[in-house]
Amino acid sequence: MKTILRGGFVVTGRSSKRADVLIGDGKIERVGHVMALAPSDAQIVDVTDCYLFPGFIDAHTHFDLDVCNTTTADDFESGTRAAIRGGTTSIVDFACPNKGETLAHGLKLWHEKSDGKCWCDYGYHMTIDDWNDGIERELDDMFAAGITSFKMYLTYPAMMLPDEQIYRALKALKARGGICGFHCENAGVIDAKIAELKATGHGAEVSSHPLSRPDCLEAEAVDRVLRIAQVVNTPVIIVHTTNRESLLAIEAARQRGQTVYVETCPQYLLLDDSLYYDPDYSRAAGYVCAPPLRTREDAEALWQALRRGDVQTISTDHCSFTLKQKEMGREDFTKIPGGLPGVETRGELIYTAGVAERRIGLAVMCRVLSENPAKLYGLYPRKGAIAAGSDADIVVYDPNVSHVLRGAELASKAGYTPFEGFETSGSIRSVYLRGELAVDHGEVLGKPNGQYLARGKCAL
Ligand code: DUC
Ligand code: ZN
Repeated sequence: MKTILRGGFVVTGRSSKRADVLIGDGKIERVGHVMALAPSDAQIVDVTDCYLFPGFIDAHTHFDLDVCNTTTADDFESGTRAAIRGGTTSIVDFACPNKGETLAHGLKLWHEKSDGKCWCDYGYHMTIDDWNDGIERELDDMFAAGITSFKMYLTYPAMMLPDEQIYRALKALKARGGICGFHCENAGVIDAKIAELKATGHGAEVSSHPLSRPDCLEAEAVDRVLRIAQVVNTPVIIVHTTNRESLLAIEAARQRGQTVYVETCPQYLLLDDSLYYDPDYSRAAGYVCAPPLRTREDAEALWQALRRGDVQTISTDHCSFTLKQKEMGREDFTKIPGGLPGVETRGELIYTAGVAERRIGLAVMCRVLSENPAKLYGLYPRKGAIAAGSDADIVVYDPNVSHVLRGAELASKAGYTPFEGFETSGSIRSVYLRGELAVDHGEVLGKPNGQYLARGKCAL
């Protein structure tokens, strides 16, 4: 049976206009005045005065990941359930083989973790945490499997690569038309700062976490990667960008003529590092992530960059741990498992703090949550657009029904949200995944029906 969403405002990366949407066979058949053409058996859904966004894409999640001798609270089942409740109809998670393992092993493991369990569509980036001839040869198999984007780390001893290997890997990816995201922090100085903080009696303070990972050293790593990319002459992505200094390094690279794609996350736009000074350990530890939260001024610089179009995507870096898991670091801040839940709340947070508070418009929201990630990660126009021929992944956003975010009411197994008590402007009324009603007023319907996304190459 066909469905018509009637009376809403269809949002695109350029504008929003009142239009009906005709859905059939999982695809969008037509956008515009479709009532005259409506088949008599079409189901008509009244979405008057709601915004219709292309299903959100979260291109930065970590589900079922082992970190710090524990495993994330959310696996692919609960993580994608949370995702779809929050309007995210596609996620791209990071497959992560250990050093010494093959990429094929990492890919097989991620399929085992996710196949048959996902409530939304899903794909993987491949983490490159080792570099040798064998891994280089495997890259062709990755592209054949629909993995066209990769990630490298400049920090975390278990995953980081030296500059020489980053250079070689970037050249090999460029030759194949691949793109790479970088986690930018300076590993050496972080280690030295940690040793200093512990030696001076600050090892059990959560506030030592941001002090050990300064913004300027994130910017240093951003600049280093961009200089390597300059020599290779290839575009790169800076993931989870947190601060003004990093934006300046990115701007300088763009002035040199480089193409740099920038991702940030809601926590860096809405929260700040004063939260680490909460005398309640549990509350403070709940905000520990890397890179850490920064200052209000940094958040403002990110909003301005979003407005200028200098930030292309907002993903979440969803990497959830319960507050019980965060207890692991009560005596030693370096043992707090790093990461925040966020996959479920991104759309409402960005609508509220961005659109409703007039920091950005609907079109920018559509670009950074849907259209740009689809283009950047080779999913467009199947995903990221409400247009004839695209998958009927649609978020129906009601700007007039607000609510208060409560961790206990969310689907994520984290059991808390860093945005506890946040009052939203509007809310997600329903979500369609390939034409099927997947979420209705917060209730997730049906069964896990997510499909693996073999992705094409970057087209942004
Ligand atoms: N940062 C986190 O906080 N968690 C997981 C990975 C990362 O880069
Ligand atoms: Zn991450």
